[in-house]
Amino acid sequence: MKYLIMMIHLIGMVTLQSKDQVQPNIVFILLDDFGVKDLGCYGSAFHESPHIDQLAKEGVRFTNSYAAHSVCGPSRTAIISGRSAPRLGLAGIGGNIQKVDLPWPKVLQNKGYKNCFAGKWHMGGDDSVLPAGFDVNISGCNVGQVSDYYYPYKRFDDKPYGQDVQGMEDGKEGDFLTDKITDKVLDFIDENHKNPFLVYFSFYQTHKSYDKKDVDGKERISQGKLEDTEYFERKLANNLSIPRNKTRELHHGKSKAIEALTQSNAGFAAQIKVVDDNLGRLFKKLKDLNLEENTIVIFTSDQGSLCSNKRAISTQAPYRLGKGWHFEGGLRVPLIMKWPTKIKAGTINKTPTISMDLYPTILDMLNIPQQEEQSLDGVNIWPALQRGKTISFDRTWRWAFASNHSSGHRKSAAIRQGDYKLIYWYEDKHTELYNVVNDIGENHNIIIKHPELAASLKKELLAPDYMKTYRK
Ligand SMILES: [Ca+2]
Repeated sequence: MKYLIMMIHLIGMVTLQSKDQVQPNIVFILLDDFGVKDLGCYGSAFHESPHIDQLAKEGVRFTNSYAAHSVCGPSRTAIISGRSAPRLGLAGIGGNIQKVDLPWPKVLQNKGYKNCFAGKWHMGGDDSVLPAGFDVNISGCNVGQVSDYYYPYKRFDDKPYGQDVQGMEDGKEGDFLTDKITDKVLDFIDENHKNPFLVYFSFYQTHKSYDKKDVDGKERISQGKLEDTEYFERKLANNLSIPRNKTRELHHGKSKAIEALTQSNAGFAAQIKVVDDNLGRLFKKLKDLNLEENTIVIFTSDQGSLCSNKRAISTQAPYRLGKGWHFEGGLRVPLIMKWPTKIKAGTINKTPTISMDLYPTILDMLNIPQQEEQSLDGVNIWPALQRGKTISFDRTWRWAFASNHSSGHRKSAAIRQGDYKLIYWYEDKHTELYNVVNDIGENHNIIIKHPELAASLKKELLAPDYMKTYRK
């Protein structure tokens, strides 16, 4: 009898282990305001990101990955819903989880995954996080930007920027937000790694902090750890060959911008470093718990970094402009995926892909069938990716940002079909047309040469009913 019980116990363990093997964990990493040229592995010479660069060496790095929107909330809602931001009716900066029928974390939760959300939510209040398919919420709330990354993570009492990052009240002076959130994520993994889990790690960084003055009283517009900022300030002082302070003035209709053309912001570089340091801790945890092989790691961002006007902290050159704009610098984002047994290490994939593709792709990676009622706008790129193939671009992408923005952007919408992208500005009705494959810097507006194509793209851009929201 004792032998029989032992056998049953062993069989149970084998079943659990083999179940673990077929149901991989997911660590989904989302950075805030972080462009495609901000990482070493994508060509930054000033920023330092050794752990993320190593992730790219161990997985696949996409070179034509796009965000669904040029600012935070709509892009985040597109990522979690698989729906394009214009179709969701999101016109401003905030997101809205209430517009999402079935977020992909909920699908995973329904399949038995234990899900942790950590960091910036910005799609509703803290009470909207768990219903979206999470078992644990670490600091997710309606705060889209912290005013201070040092405890108590706010500087002013005025709202909205003075409010608490909820769930992080248990800190002490000197604590740095990203370190503390990571501590809690590591605790979650320690407690839950025996079953399939999702960690949806949505960093508050590298969004600029709100304060004009940093903790030591110096005026900075982007806040990493003080010691890291000083490190990058020394790096600049000791390497006078690092280009700095180059700008150009751009005019697009009524939009005007001073675009930064160099990466030389020590505070922003320090933001990237503290993210990278904490990802190093996270990756070490996966290794220490022997989870590396059966964990899919996905790294991306919600849109480009701020590269124009007073608070510019980076450049996406040779791509034009950054956050807020429908030029390539605002829309292109890094995308790296690692899955040791399934994705060949060190590969590059040129498939044009966009935020909405993550939903069906992740489901297919986990062998979860897509349900018809999800009506996703994304495309499953896993079959091609698994074979190391590039999918050619045969789709229509629309973006719409119906607000003026501190980047200098004024209300506009854009469409991409084939190699061409048309941008339409609502206020003065002017349009620009670019071949974004041959002219990645969008330096040559070819609308005079191709008036028929431009007219047809404009018609197509504005045709869907959901684009009516933006016509005013
Ligand atoms: Ca953002």
